[in-house]
Amino acid sequence: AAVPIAALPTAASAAPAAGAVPALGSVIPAPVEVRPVAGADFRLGPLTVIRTQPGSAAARAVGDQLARALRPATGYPLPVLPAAPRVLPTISLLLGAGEAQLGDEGYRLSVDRRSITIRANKPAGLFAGTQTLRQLLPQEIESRTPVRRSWSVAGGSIVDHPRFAYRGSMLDVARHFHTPDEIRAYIDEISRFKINHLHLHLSDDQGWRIQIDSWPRLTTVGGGPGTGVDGTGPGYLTKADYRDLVRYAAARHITIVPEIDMPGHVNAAQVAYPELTCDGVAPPPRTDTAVGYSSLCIGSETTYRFVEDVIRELAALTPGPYLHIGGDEAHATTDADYLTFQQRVLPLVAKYGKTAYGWNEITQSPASANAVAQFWDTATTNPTVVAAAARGTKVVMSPANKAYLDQKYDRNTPLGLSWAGYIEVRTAYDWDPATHLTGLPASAVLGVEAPLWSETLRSLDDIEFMAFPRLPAIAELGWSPASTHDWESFRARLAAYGPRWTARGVDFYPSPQIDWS
Ligand code: TNX
Repeated sequence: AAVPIAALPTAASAAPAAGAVPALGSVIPAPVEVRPVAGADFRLGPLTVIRTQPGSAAARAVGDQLARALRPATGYPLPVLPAAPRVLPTISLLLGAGEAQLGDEGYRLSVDRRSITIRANKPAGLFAGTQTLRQLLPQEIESRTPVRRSWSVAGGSIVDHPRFAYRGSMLDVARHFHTPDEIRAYIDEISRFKINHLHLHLSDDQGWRIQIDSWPRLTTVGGGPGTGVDGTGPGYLTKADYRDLVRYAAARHITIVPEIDMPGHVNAAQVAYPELTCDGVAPPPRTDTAVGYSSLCIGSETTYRFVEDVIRELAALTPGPYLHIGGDEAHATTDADYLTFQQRVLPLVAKYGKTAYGWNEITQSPASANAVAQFWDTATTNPTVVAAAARGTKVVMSPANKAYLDQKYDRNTPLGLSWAGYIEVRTAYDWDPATHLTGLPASAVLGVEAPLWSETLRSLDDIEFMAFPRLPAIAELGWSPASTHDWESFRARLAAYGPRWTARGVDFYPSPQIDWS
């Protein structure tokens, strides 16, 4: 449960930084351009109003969210209005910035003594700007009960826009199911760092977690009691749950990317439907963590009826452009069968209006030219991926030894795996998505994603412990220009961020690499 910062025993004696007004630019991810102006601090007070672009329901929604975020700690009413009397201190959220460099997600934030103005071309940019503003307020702003103090924001201006279009995190709800409430809590946390995609790994050998009407046993059996690693992760999302999550994420300018993993990682589906095996015999349910042993039956038409039904129903649930079809670790599928499968299945995704997305093995198929490949290898060379990029495939970078949130921080980490190595915060931070893979042109890199596999994770606390503080490192690689990349700067900003997680009850890993304030 969250503890108001004021009630924490360490708060009074904490480092001098505690309670201070953050410097303009003390933000994760680092903004593109920061220009402080001395003597121009804005003071949020009981009369402050939030004014949003007249006529824009989306801008209004961002303003309402900002007000809801700032009311509990300040105790101020913070009304959200289409216009504001000039005499009142005002936070304005305005569309029509007319600056091409800001793109769809960028913003300009200006702070002076009388007002804070966030301008953007699109509501997504206003949302991003408000996430910056929240970090510029003193850390006590995270308290869920009123705190008596002054609420100042450092004066000056910020111009900010993302380096990469795709900035994602993946949550594995197959190995252990995580409830809609837990997924929403995770969305709340990642949206703070301007993550704009949440990839849900919805099926695997140990469980199937999304309702498919035409194959109901997928969830009644595949998501039923005893599923998940050690049999301790039952549950599934109904279509209503899923639509709610899509809406919840969209309100935070996050697009959900659904994944059904195939042709491998399908044991749970085959337990529910033995006709998906070549011999028609149901395999035993699996609750161990082995990979690479199951495969759909590539020569069977039943397989493609199943795959098309699933893709059709999933596409209908998905307003976003991407549909992830897995494709990793298909060690029980022959190479020839793998190509046959992808040749049929990659075009099926396009048939239902979506861009196919898959783990980097899909680049073995020429049909991947219009697809997005998620690079998860630990090597920094991969000729197959580079050749696919030359044919048009875009790449999301998730190198397992850098971006995998399920890998242990060090040998003492109680959760997680370590097959890709230990990943301390600095390891997660110190690499460049544009140059990491030898021979891959930067123009082929769509962005970055930090996957969180859940073999060892059961609770929201477990998720938080592995994701934070590495997720912000990956978020910064995805958003901030390479010119801002600086470990000392990042670790200082992270140190200052820690009390915000503490106040929200987020169970982050207190890495010894960071001088937590
Ligand atoms: C490999 S990386 C997998 C997953 C496991 C993960 C554990 C990838 C595409 N597949 O099936 O959960 O390692 O770290």
